[in-house]
Formats: sequence, C-alpha cells, structure tokens
Amino acid sequence: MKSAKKSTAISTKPLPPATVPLSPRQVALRKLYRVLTISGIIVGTLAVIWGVTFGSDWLLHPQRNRWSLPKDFEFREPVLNPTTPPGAAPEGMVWVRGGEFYMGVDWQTFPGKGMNDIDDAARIHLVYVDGFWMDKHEVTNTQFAKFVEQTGFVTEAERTPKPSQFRDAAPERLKPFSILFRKPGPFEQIDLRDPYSWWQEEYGASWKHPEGPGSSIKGRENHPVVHVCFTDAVAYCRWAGKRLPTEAEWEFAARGGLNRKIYPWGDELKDNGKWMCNAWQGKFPSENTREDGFEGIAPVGVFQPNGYGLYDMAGNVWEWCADWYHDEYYEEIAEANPLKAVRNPQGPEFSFDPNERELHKRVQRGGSFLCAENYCTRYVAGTRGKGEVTSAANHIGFRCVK
Ligand SMILES: [Ca+2]
Ligand SMILES: [Ca+2]
Repeated sequence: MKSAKKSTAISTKPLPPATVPLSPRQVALRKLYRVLTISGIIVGTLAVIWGVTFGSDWLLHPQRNRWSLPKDFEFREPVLNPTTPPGAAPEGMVWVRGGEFYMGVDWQTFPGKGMNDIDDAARIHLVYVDGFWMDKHEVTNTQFAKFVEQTGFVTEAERTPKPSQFRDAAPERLKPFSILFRKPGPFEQIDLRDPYSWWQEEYGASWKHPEGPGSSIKGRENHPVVHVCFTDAVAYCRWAGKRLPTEAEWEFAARGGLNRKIYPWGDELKDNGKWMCNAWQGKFPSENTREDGFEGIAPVGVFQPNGYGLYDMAGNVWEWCADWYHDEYYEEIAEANPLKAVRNPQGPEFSFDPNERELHKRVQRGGSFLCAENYCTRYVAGTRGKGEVTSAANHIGFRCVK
C-alpha cells in the first residue's frame, strides 16, 4: 500500500494498460479466426469474379445451359437422300426424300421474341430419317367426313365423358364438349400466363360443329378438320392405310430441304411484307389485325407450299405426331449421340410434361392461326407443342404419312 502511493506521487505519466497473458486456447482461437476471415475474403472475391463472369449470363438466360452445345460440336452440311420417289405418288401425297437434318431450335438463330417456354426444343441435334410419303395438306373436313361416313366413327369430343375422366366434375357437366378459343374483349385485362382467359369448354363443339352447336362445316369443306384428339387422328390414319408422322419426320418435312432455317421458307418471317403462313397478327389474344387475310382457320393450300410441296407446315392448325411428349427428350437424345446422327427416332418411351405431370401427352407441331409474335411463335420450324391424347380444340388437326 505504501509503495503504491509513492509510485503515484512520482510518476505523472498514465499507466500502461495491464496486459493479461492469453491462454493457449485463446491464442489458437484467434489464429483460427484470422485464418477464417482471410479465407472468407478470398472465397468471397472469387465468388464475385465468377458471378460477374458466368453467373450474370446464367441469371439473365437461365435456359442457356440446356441450350449450349458441347465444346467440340461443329455444324456440318447434312446429307440428304436422293430425290427420286419409289413409285407413283399416292393421291394427295408428296415424296419427302429423307436424310439428315438439324432438329430443334438453334439458340444462335433463335428469334427470341414471344418465345415463351421453349426449353423443350433444346438442344439442336443431328437426325436422320428415311424417305416417306406425306399428305400435301392437313386432313380436311371433306376427307374426315368420308371416313366417318364409311366407318360410323364417333370422335372423342362427341362422346359423353366418363366420370373417371373428370373426377371432380358434377354429373350434369359430363356432356360431350370440346375446347374453343374465345377472343377476349378489347378492354379485358388478360394475363398471358393464364390460358383459361381465352379457352373455354363448349358443349356440343366437335368436328361437325367447329364453332359450337350452332355452327357447321358447310362452306368449310376445304378447311382442316379440328376438334380431333390424338386417338381420333390415329383411327383416321388406320382407315386411310396411313399413319401419323414421327416428330422427326414432321420436322424434316417442315424444313422443306433447307438447313437450319428459322421458318419452313427461310429466315425472314415475312416475304416482302407478305405473311407466309396463317398465324396471328396484332396483340394476342385480344387484337387480330388479319394481316395474313384470315382471322381464323384458312382453307388448306392457300399459302405458298414449302420446298417439298407441303402446305401449312407452319400455322393454320396444329398437327398431331406419333411421339410421346417428353420435355427433356431432345436433351437426352443429343447427350447420348453427340457426334453422329440419331436414326429414325421414335420419341421417348413415356410422356412427361413438368407442368401437367399426370397427363399423357403426344407431340403436336407447327403452331396454328392463334400463334402470335407476342405469345406462342410456334411457326418457328424447330419448336414443339403437346396435347393430352383425348383432348381436342378448334386449332388442332393432323396430316398423315405412309
Ligand atoms: Ca391469321
Ligand atoms: Ca399446320
């Protein structure tokens, strides 16, 4: 006590802070803390560099990974089969020579506008198909009427649905129906993510009554038949001694001998300002300017045919194909065959649509009169569509091959 007093009296300087020696555990913890801080800074910096270099692209274009081609992938000129048909053309059919082609949508030439949800058309891959005969145009009402007359066939849309098909439906709602497009009024607020804004169930709509019970096919004899589901189309093909095209055959045919073009006629949507297919102009679904001359379905064969002499391979009505629909089929088949052409692919073994997993769907191709630049754009040659096998609508038809 005495010496402390003395010391205070002598020194005017502040006392140095008392230093408490650290325990070995505390020393180790401090070291660990420093190491973790420095590593954190390094990892964080690297993550930022990686993010700026690659991540921004992935964030802006989340689809691109699925679309990107292998590093050693090189496009080459596809080899086509000889043009000579094996014999005289069956009535109403043309010879599609077959050979190689690039199937799917090419990211680099992808027009990008209005192309909602086309991941399923990735990735582009080389395919070979044998030659085949194909109907020049979509099957018409006249042709379908002949089939019905000879066979007494009743389409799915004309049959009373079974309770098992629509489990939640009230019994009074189980009446024959099909799906009709209804153009919303100009002042209706439409969310393009909600297709029910323009599709409605119409009792009594069928191939014979394409716009509903009050309508008929009179005056529409040369229009493509609509309100036919996949199984109806298959029944017609069997009767005609034909079959539905595979998806690969359909796309080979649609391309009309052109290599990697966006549309069946080339890379420009319009030819000197003229529409090359029956699609939708204006803002879908409320405004249709009919620039191509048709608000709805056009008679078959009005627009210019493609290089194989096939009409309406883009637009007018969707066309059923034989393949099951699977959204990852292209990716898988391209992955399995990176360098050689896939020969006569028949589609996946089962159907899978991630948006409606419980439904069994087949492929549809070509888009319809409802395809528009601001929405569907399925007149792009490599794009795909799909439909539940017993469902029909007023924009879905088909054509046959043999
Ligand atoms: Ca049109
Ligand atoms: Ca068509």
